[in-house]
Amino acid sequence: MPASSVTPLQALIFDVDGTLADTERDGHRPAFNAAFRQAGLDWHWDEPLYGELLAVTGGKERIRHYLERCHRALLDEPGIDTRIAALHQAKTQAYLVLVASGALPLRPGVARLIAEARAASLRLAIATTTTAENVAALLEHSLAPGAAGWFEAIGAGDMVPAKKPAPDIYQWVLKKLDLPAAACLAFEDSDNGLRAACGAGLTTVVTTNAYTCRQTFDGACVVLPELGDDAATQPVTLAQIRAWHSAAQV
Ligand code: XBP
Ligand code: MG
Repeated sequence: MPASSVTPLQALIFDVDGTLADTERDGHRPAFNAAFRQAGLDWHWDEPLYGELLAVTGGKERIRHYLERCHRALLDEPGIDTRIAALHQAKTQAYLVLVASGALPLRPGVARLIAEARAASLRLAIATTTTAENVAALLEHSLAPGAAGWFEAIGAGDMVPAKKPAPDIYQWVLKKLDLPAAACLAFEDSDNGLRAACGAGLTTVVTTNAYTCRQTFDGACVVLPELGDDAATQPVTLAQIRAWHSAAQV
């Protein structure tokens, strides 16, 4: 494809959990367990079980999935949806306390790449399944005070009817940016997230983590263990991101 017909890169769209920060094992998981204890429930999601439950995105949906697996009779009780929503709200409050404590730092290279993108006047966005308040807290406490303002579009949680792997949240972000998918590049960590981004037509870079490293990532433009900080052997630079973005259009 001649260089003149390549759509220039204008925006980076970041997933949150597992991509910006490794939030699942030591963040969301203990927050769910704290909410269960607070409600007087003997439910406990250990690391292996949580890894299985992560197949379902969305905290409320994940609780329901757990009930289908382990406490099916509860699903027939009147008011179960309200009970799940209340558990999830308590979980979110517990998660926000963890984020505010600084317990969930950004993954290597994320702050560096975001700074490079800002310096190059690239537009930034978020496309996540978690709640908007969780995103705001993570950006504030783990990236920088006021950092939420760096992101023109923050697509989160229940803003769309279908969560990842559906493409809805990425389509919402593209509409908000008023950009075609070809002008953007997405960062994800999981197979569900990759399917969502690819479903919206986005070139996608995957950085895996302990929960996702054994998943398959067909359609990713590249799969990496991390973006890498300055000390890394080959940190992923904005120049490299641009090269992957152009090559993906050929
Ligand atoms: C990962 C998810 C979220 C979190 C829990 O989101 O699937 O549901 O596990 O957060 P991402 P909530 O798209 O950022 O990878 O309990 O707020 O849903
Ligand atoms: Mg993720």
